Amino acid sequence: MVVASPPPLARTGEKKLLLPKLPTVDLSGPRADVAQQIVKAAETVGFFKVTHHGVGPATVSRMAQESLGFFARPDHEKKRAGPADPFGYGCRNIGFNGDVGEVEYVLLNTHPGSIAQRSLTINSTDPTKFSSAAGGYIEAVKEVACEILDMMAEGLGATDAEAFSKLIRDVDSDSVLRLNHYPPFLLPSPSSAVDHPAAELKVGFGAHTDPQILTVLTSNDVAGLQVHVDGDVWVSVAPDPTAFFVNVGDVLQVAMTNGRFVSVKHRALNVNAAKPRLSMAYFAAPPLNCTISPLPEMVTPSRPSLYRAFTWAEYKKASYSLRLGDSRLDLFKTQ
Ligand code: GA4
Repeated sequence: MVVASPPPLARTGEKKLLLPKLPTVDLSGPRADVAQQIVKAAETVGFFKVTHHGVGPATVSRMAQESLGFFARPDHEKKRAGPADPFGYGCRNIGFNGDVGEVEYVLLNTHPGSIAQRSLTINSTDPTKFSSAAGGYIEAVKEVACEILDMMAEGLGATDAEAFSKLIRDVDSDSVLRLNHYPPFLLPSPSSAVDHPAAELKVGFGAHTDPQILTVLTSNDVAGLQVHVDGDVWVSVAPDPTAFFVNVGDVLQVAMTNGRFVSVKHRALNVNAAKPRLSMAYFAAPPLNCTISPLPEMVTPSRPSLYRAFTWAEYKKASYSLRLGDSRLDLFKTQ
C-alpha cells in the first residue's frame, strides 16, 4: 500500500519514521462493516483505497485510452481544447493565481451536453468515441461516489442517508472530471534513482485539499500521488489501476460532520518512471445554489457549528480567488 524506498522507513531529515498504512476498504463486504470502515478512514486520514467497487475494467480502460490518445497529440492540436477557463486543456498553469506544476490536463464539466461540446476539440476525428467513453466513466464513478456517501451517512447514523448522494445525482450537480498527464521526472542515470533527493522535488500538482464533497480517482500503474497524514508526513500511495482512491473534500468535512471528517491534503509528484502518469479524478460536487451547513445530528451544544453556512457557488468562488495550497475553509469559520 505504502511506497517507500526502502520500505517501510522514510527519511525526514535525520529522523526515520514508520510510515502509516493507508486504509483499504473492500466494498463487497457486509454493508454495516464497510460503512464503519469508511467512517473510520474518513475521520482518521480522509483518504482510502476501494476495491471490488463494481466498475468494469473496460469502462476505466476506454476512458484511459481516450485520455492518453488526446495527450499524445501534438501541442498545437491539444491547445485547440484550451485554454483552461477553468474547463478545457491546460498545461502547467493551475487555477488563475500563478500556481504551476509539471502537468498537462483536461478539466471537464460532467454534463452530457458540455462533454459532447468538448469532445469536438478533444477527439476531432471521432468525437462520439470520446463523449461515450467519458459519459460511461462519469456515470460509473458517480455511482461509486454515491454508494460511498450513503454508507458514510449510514455509518454516522444520519437520518437522511441519501442527503449527499441526492446532491451528486441532481441534474444541476457541479461535478467535474479531471484528466491529468504527468511527465516522468527522468534522472540522469539509473543508479542515481536510488535515494536521489531531487526525485522528491518535481511537483506535478502542489499540495492542496479538494474543495468539493468527495473525490474518486484512479491512475495507471505509475506512482506519484501522496497524501499528508497526521504527524506531518507525506505518504506515497502505491498505484493500483484496478482500484479507486477516495478522498474527503472540504464540503464533506463541513457538511457531513461539522469538522469530524478530514479533507485531506494531497499532492502529485513526477517520479522517475518509464512512462507518464495518467490520473482521472471525478470531483463530486453539489449544485451551485446548494447551501452547505452541517447535518443537524452533527451540531450539539457542546459542539456548535464550526463553519457558517455558505453556498457551493460562494465556496467555489473563494477557492478560485486563492492559491492552490491556501486554506479556504478558514474563511468560513465561525470563530
Ligand atoms: C483542486 C481540485 C480540482 O482539481 C479542481 C482544482 C482547481 C483547478 O485546477 O482549476 C483549483 C484547485 C482545485 C483548488 C483551488 C483553485 C481551484 C485550482 C485553484 C488554484 C478542478 C478544483 O475544483 O479545485
